[in-house]
Amino acid sequence: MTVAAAVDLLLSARRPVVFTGAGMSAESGVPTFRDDLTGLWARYDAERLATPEAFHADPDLVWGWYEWRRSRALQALPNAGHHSVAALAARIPATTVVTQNVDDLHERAGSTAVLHLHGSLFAPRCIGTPPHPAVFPDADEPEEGRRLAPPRCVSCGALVRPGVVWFGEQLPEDALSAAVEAAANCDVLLTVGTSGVVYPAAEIPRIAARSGATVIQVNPDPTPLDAVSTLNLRGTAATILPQLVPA
Ligand code: BV8
Repeated sequence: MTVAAAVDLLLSARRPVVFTGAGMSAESGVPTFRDDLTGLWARYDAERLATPEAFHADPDLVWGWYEWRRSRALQALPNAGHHSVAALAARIPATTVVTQNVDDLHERAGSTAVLHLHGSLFAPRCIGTPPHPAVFPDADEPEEGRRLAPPRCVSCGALVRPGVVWFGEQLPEDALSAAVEAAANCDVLLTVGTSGVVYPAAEIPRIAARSGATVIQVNPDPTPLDAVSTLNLRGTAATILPQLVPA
């Protein structure tokens, strides 16, 4: 009943928003943010590594972590859930995809104009001012990861950093305001694979709910977003989403 109701609501939406978190990429083999870290980083907490302080304290450790994550993202493939998200936008062009993820799996499944609230593993930038894109050779990381000195910017010589939003850093204004605008004006918001605890991104489903939109959640576990979800589909992205939107 719930899945059938979700199909009707989603496929009849005029301006749907899809809001995704790390669970969206779990079935592609990309560990979620709350999964225990492995290899060289097993004794670290992701939330403490994903900070400017950690990078400045030990650039080689943090850059090595992101290069390892980037190489794992490059080896991953979009899963059936990513393809269903792209299929939804093909059916309803007014669909907006907002992600907290820093991989490029939505894009590789065919989604376009994805709003990355927390940046991307594929947009490294110089820490010099003004910030500017940096280019550097692809690293082929060992399975357990390694410490790796960040490259230096070729134009100013400053350290290159991952192009992600660290804890304590502001989200990109353009992506955040576009996501807030889409959430405030959508009629259905589908939230997939997020624990809904990292702000201000976690406000997005709540803005949609407050604006009167129908919120559909896909997650194998309960989350704080249960409280604002009209429909709760207990299951994984790659099994539930193809039932909602066949790719
Ligand atoms: C900021 C990039 C302020 C890096 C990430 C209130 C308001 C504003 C800020 C705060 C606030 N309260 C606290 C804060 C501070 C902080 C914050 O929110 N802390 C939390 C921990 C309480 N927020 C910030 O610091 C933000 N910045 O507010 O700046 C400011 C203001 C002015 C001036 C200067 C500064 C920045 C936050 C961004 C941090 N960067 N990522 C990187 O990736 O390394 S966040 C990180 O967590 C990832 O992006 C991840 O996506 C995100 C959220 O996690 P989820 O995506 O939800 O993933 P998670 O693992 O938690 O959950 C996975 C879910 O999937 C689970 O529910 C699981 O059940 C489910 N699942 C598992 N398998 C599957 C599945 N679902 C479906 N299918 C499956 N197969």
